[in-house]
Amino acid sequence: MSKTRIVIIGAGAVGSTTAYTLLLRNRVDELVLIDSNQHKAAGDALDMNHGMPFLGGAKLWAGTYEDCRDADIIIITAGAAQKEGETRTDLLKRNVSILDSIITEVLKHNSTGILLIASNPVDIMSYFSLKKSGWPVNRVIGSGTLLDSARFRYLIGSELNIDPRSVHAHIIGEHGDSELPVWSLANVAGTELALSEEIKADIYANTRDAAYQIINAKGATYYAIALALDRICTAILHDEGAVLNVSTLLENYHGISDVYLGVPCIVDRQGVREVLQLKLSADEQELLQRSADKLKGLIGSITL
Ligand code: 6V0
Repeated sequence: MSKTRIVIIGAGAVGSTTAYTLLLRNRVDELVLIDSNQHKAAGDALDMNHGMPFLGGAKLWAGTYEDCRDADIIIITAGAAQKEGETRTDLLKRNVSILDSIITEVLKHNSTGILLIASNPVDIMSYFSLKKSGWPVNRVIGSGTLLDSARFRYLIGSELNIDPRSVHAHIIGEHGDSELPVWSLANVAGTELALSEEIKADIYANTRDAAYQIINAKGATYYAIALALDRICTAILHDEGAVLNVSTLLENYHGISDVYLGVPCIVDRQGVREVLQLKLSADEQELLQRSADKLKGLIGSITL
């Protein structure tokens, strides 16, 4: 059987935590860290390799773009992190030029893998990656609102004292300030959530602003996003057909086209196999349209 390989480009807080998560969960045979700061990637590889006697036998090294050759998944977590008080969209121009140079290098060595983008603003970075790579849409995936939906489910579960895994609820749209909660479909085992409008508003605000709260407290967010990236990789490598709120190119989704947004997608070995059209209320449709308009405006402001 051929070995599975994941390359992580950007061994910062998110990249190294993702590598550690994949190792702990024994997801992959080979894991490669690439960073423009080679010392950082080498140090992380050494640190994690010292844990190998306690792990599942994967090979991990700090590599170069040539290691992308046999990669099943290339995760991009490189870039400037959001600073305190900075919106994700403020990061845009800084991160697009970093991404441009990274994809140029990846394309020299790989044409069949799956690009999984986490760098912010993730929906625009994913759209840019699609255009730059020329790869089919199913193989260019953004982490989207998978993390936001996890935060949402956690907060609803905490309020109801129910395991978040049993809460079915979606955040869709931009991974950012214009994301929206799909309250009309949120449920526990098909039953309506016993939450007041005031509590719902709090839950949404705490979901939307979670990154700001965490960055304010400790400078960066990385544990939950690492688990979200691990979840996407597992759905791909195990050909699961899992429904995950990743970012993908929308085509006539409630009338929205040509923009990447987080919506429920079926994810398997092909990447995004299918986009699921949620039945949205009129208010939710309007909010999704606003989220799309915001991102299109930003895309229009940069040269692709
Ligand atoms: P970090 O800790 O500053 O790490 C970024 C890493 O990228 C550093 O190690 C840099 O050396 C490296 N880097 C910069 N330029 C290049 C380059 N050209 N080639 C290779 N490596 C490079 O940031 P952190 O890990 O906290 O965040 C990384 C990105 O993830 C940021 O854009 C965040 O905003 C984003 N996040 C996305 C989330 C999501 O849900 N999608 C969640 C959290 C963070």
